[in-house]
Amino acid sequence: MASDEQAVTHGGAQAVAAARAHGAQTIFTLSGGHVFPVYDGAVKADPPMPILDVRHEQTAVFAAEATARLTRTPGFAVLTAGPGVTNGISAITTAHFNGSSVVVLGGRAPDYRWGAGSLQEFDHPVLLGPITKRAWTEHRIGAVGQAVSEAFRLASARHRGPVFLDVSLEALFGSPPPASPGGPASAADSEADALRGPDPGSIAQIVSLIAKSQRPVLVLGSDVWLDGADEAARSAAEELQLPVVANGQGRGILPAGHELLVTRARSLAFGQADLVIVAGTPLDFRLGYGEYGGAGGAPPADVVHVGDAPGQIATHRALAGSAAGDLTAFFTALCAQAGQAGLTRRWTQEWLPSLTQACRSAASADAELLASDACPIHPMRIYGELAPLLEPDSVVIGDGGDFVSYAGKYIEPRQPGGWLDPGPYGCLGTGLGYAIAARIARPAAQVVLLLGDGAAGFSLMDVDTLVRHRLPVVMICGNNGIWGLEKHPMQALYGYDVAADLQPQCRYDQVVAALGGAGELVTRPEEIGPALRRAFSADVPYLVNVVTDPQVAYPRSTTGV
Ligand SMILES: Cc1ncc(C[n+]2csc(CCOP(=O)(O)OP(=O)(O)O)c2C)c(N)n1
Ligand SMILES: [Mg+2]
Repeated sequence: MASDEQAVTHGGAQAVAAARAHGAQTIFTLSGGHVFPVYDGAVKADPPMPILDVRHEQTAVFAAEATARLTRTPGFAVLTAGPGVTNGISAITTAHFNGSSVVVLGGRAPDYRWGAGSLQEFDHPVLLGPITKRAWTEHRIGAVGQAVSEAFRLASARHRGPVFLDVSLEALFGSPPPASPGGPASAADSEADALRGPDPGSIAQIVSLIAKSQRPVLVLGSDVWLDGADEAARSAAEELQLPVVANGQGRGILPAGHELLVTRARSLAFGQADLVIVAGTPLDFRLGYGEYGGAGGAPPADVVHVGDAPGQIATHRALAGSAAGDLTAFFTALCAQAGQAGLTRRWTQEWLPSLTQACRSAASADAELLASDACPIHPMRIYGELAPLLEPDSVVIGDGGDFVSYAGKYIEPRQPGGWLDPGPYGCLGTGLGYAIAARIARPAAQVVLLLGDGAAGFSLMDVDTLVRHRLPVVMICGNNGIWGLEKHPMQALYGYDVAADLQPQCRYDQVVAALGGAGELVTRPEEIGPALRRAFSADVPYLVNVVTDPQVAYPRSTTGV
């Protein structure tokens, strides 16, 4: 801001200053008069804070959420009053399930007329309370900076999650009298939280369980990455020689090909383990609700649950051990205490090699379908073509049903922080928001968005946002012409299906081209590789629309219900 201009002090300027103090770098938004002061504050800040305007509020919040998940600093979305806020709700719920630190600032109808029915007058916090760490309204002129600062502090404190704050029109547009306080609180007050480590006694108990185990497994989930414990977790796994199954954003902590990574043998590992230590993820449907062991007459496994906060520890099943707190401190202390205990690591003799061998067998069993010449195209062939083109720092995003389940199985990240799926809430439509955020967070990396044709319909209009903001990403649409993950199960249950068909061979690539990007239709397997290479060298958003075989259903053992 030029020095001869009067500094803006309205609520919007206070909000931007507070967000910046907590590490926010971009405002994700869609315009609405109730939040104009935030834009004014961003434009007039020194330096200005970039405003990334999208075509649907869910994209704004998904982008903020992905920012948090990729950069491990909080994401910031600004939504206008009423429908702006309610359009963001599925994305806020996704952030809640993923433990993503996101601050959503909402506009709000004026207080002076509240109850008289002014435009978009709606009491948002009532709706948002259950899906946020806190949802409240700031009514006071001059207090917006402190309120936004508190929202960021809460969102970034363990266990992380979304925080919602709406600000009445008067408070957002109003400036405090010159002498009054009202600047943002410092970001340092979240430091105390960062120091909280788990109780040493609980770690001693876990070490004793490991000491008597013959067949242990360590599961690394998203919070290990989000809590910045990826290196400590890797060191602990290597030090103790524990076989590792990776889940969500825990993928990549042990890079593809690591000798301890046994994700491909997870059925065997979970079925025959005598001890499963699950760190940084809930014991939900993705992890068999925490029921392990028992295969082939083996006794049920002992289960240990480790979370970044006490509220994360499972209560739906008996646990042999648990620990809660700073996950880096947990893994560091686990190593130290295990070292003192002098573990024998008996499992390295037979258990670990048997899992490694099972992974190798699974990989060679896949080789045929990854190179399939079938026409219509088998979806696995797409991954057979894509995997060798991916660079170590690529960000791969999945938004879809069966098409993305294949990706989860066959695309193994080489670094942590390179994989984004919607997480346990399973919300379709994350794709474009996540891709926008990934392109901004990792300007030099490949960003690949895998879209089911059904999923594409939720957010494809936001290719316009990619084009306007010059954010090239590669999109690959697995176009089977159906809601595959629903059609096949409905067939299996009822012997028929309804409401499960889409247009065959719909030209989503032409939609992208019409919006200013580019793309092409691929119907033959040998065309996939060259099309992907063209996509990676394009300097605009590019969609490779691959027509796949609707008869192929992902071989899943559970629907998650
Ligand atoms: C917002 C939302 N609506 C509906 C669903 C239910 N659902 C889960 S997977 C799926 C099908 C996805 O189809 P597509 O993206 O084409 O992928 P495919 O399974 O065909 O590969 C649907 C409708 C959901 N998860 N999220
Ligand atoms: Mg489909």
